[in-house]
Amino acid sequence: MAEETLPGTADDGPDSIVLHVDMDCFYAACERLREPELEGEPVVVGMGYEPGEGHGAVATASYEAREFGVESAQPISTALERLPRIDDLGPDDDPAAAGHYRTVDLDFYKSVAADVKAILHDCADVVREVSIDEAYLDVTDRTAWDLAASGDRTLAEGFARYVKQRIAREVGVAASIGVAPNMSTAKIASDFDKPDGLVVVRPGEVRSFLAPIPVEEVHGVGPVTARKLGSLGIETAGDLAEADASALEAEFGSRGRELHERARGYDDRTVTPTGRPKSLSRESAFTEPTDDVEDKREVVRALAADVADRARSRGAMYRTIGIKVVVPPFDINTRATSLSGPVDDPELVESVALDLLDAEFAETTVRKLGVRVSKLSFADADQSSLDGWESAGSGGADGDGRVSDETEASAAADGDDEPPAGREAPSRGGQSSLVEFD
Ligand code: TTP
Ligand code: MG
Repeated sequence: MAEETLPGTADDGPDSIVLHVDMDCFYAACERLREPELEGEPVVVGMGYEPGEGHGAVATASYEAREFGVESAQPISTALERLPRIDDLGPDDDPAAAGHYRTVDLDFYKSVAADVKAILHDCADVVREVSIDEAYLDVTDRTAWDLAASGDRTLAEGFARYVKQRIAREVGVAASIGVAPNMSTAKIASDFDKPDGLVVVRPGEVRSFLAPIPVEEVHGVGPVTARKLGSLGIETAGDLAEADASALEAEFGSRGRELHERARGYDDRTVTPTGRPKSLSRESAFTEPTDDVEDKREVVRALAADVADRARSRGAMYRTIGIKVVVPPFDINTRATSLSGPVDDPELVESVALDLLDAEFAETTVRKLGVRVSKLSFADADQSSLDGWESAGSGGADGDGRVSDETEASAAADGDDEPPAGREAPSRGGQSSLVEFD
């Protein structure tokens, strides 16, 4: 099948095995840990439900409470209308139509999350923690897509089941896991059969698995894009995969082409560990290879600004500034300049990157350009300030006390919603591949 020749799978050697782990109704599951009598009951975790409060939102609802129409981010007043608080019932009210409300206790949820994450790190060498209850694991080296001796299940499925069971037994909360050859498919798979789900999408099945998925579940499609796609008659990932890539590009710019690729099951992001990166980089492909020196310089300038900006927002200083130049078809050249000491200097990133480009590649026809800063050092010794709340400004946390450890780089790559302005391809005709280069 054509799918098997897509880059990101066959081209990069053996298919990766990516697990996406997402805990079920996580805050409610935590509340049940310390109050086992809430098991099987409608539980709402949020703020502002106490008499006289009335302001606040639902952080999460147990699946039993979701049956009543209660959901995350809903105003608490709406939740209370749909599911009255059990403590407020009068003698004649039906307790079966009422719920248990609990106040967000983030410290407790973080401690439970830490126990879950410890298991995940034990099960995989590369773990990318995305939020308090969500992580990607690259387990390519720990298991295989081969079938287990006993039947038609893959070894990867058995491995994922083992991860799920360890979390359930050792921590006492339920996870849903998606297993797939790439990150975006694994994420969709983990959500596919919640709660307590285990969905395995084998390398040859990615496209057929994605086909019926509503388009808004494709990475990078937010409500606005979904509406626009809908008006073009594109409702599912399958419709998107079959749409004309250049028409999508005309409508959505460089992102259109990328969404098309994602819908076809192509996602060449690798699972990179959370924490302090060794380097920060960004690259961008041209729609058509170009030798136009100003086009190339413009892209490098935009990439340099983006990378320097990210370094600054993460409190990183760098001692090396480099570029990557991809000459058609796939000839990859990297050049770098080392500085005498660590700096945080966006102008220097731009000028060094441009010098490296001009010195050797002024005439060259290029397909893709990248800029990287490396040999990073962090002024702030407190890791948590880098990976925790600081990302709130880039969409990592919302007002309901939700924690996200997502870094800015991967927040853009994950694109759960419309990318903020300026996150896109840096130049006319440039296609931002949203990947980091090594
Ligand atoms: P999610 O994984 O989105 O939700 P969930 O774990 O509650 O439910 P699901 O089974 O569908 O995965 O978010 C994890 C936690 O983050 C959630 O338990 C509460 C918190 N959160 C908020 O505080 N506000 C929000 O709007 C959302 C979506 C989540
Ligand atoms: Mg969850």
